[in-house]
Amino acid sequence: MMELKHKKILVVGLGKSGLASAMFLREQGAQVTVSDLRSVEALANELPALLDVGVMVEAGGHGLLTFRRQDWIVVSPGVPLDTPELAQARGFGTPVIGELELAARFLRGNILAITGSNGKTTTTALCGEIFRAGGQPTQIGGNIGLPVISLVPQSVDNGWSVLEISSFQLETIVEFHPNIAVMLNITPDHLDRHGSMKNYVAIKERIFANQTAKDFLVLNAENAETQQMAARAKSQVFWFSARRPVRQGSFVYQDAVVWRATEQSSAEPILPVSEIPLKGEHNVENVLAAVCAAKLAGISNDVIRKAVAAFRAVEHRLEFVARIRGVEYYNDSKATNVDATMKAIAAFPGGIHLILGGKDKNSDYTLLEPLLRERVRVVYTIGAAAEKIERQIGGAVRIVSCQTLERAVDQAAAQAKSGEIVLLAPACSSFDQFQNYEHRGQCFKQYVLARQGVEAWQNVSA
Ligand code: UMA
Repeated sequence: MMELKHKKILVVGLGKSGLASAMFLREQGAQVTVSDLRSVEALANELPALLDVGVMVEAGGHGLLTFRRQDWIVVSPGVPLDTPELAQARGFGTPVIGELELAARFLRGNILAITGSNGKTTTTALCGEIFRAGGQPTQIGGNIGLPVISLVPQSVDNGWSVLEISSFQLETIVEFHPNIAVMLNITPDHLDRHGSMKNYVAIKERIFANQTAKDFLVLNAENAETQQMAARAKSQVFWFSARRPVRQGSFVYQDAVVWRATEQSSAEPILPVSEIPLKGEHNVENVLAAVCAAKLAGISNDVIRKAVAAFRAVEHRLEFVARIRGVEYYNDSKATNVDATMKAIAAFPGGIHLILGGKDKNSDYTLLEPLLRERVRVVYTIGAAAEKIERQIGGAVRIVSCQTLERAVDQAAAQAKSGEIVLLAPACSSFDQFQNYEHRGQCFKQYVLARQGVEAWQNVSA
């Protein structure tokens, strides 16, 4: 455990992670400074609580001097690591860690850590439900929205922390060591920050870098990148597959999710695929990964079956919003990369009106073309990436430039016919026009529900 009392610690970034880290460090007796690019006015909600407990705050930018003579620097996940200030600190030999690493040094009990390019939040939430149903003290946190450091006070030796882990968080780990690590899939994402696919994969692999032969690693048997990882793991590898039997792990066999504990054992049925209450093959994979993790933690088949069947889609992941004049509206605001958008499109047979765009992450939208031709009637573009998207997919599908989400909802509502789908699955992050993907999803739902009101009124007056 780190000794924090009287240590000088700088927290960089004052979002959810930075705020929780600063408060924790202060409670442990550290001398804490927080530095953020945002202005004092923009930080008005966060500042009073910090100043009241004696945390110093630098707002409106990062000063080189602030980064000098610190015992530790704790960075928030969204802060890039290649800034001059952090380079200077490293030059002085100051250790730079992330909020996850800080938390890992104080967290008690077992850790189930889930990463991958897509499906992390659903799988984390589902694992949390299954583990709770299994009677184990369970907390959920990480990239899903609750900083891991907030879980520390309630963590217990015989409990589980079920954590959604992003590549941004893995970049700054040192000792973080999950008992069970799940690697759902790897497809291009965050290339604007990580530079290359090779680097992105290497960062994702850090989730199992500190594991030993006592730990477990759950890998997707159908994903080109995750297939390669077993050779580099020191932990016991289990697999999941929605397509074929695996040596040990979970798979679909005769329309049921089954579990095989070892190569020698026979497969045990867990639940029929028809009982999975989520749309799309990608969600079958998420359930398989969760079943694998739950079995490795010793949870019974019956508990797993009931918890999966009772699970409901997480907000902003293929979330059903409304049915208006026979048109169904789905919010998949969390589809922040091309692969997630492909999975969202594939969950519907056709007749899709798709809203695409936002902040580009150096993505290749041409990968969408086959599915757009097959299933999408019209694409409505929004945000900063609109022009690039239109250039790349223009030949495949009809496009309506809308700029804003509100206009896109109006245009899609005007063009969609009964039996068709309006889908927000934008393949981009949200930061050009929204605070985050949750804000974008909430705005989408608000615009859709406002239309419901308008159309109900039109029906009455017609
Ligand atoms: N900031 C600086 N300097 C910089 C960059 C940012 O001061 O150079 C400041 C910003 O002004 C802002 C703060 O840092 O005040 C934001 O910090 P942050 O971006 O780390 O955001 P948090 O609110 O701390 O949320 C983070 C995760 N955000 C990111 O990884 C970008 C949240 O994941 C996570 O839920 C939360 O911690 C709790 O663990 C969100 C996310 O978008 C959902 N994740 C990415 C994804 O899923 O694709 C990885």
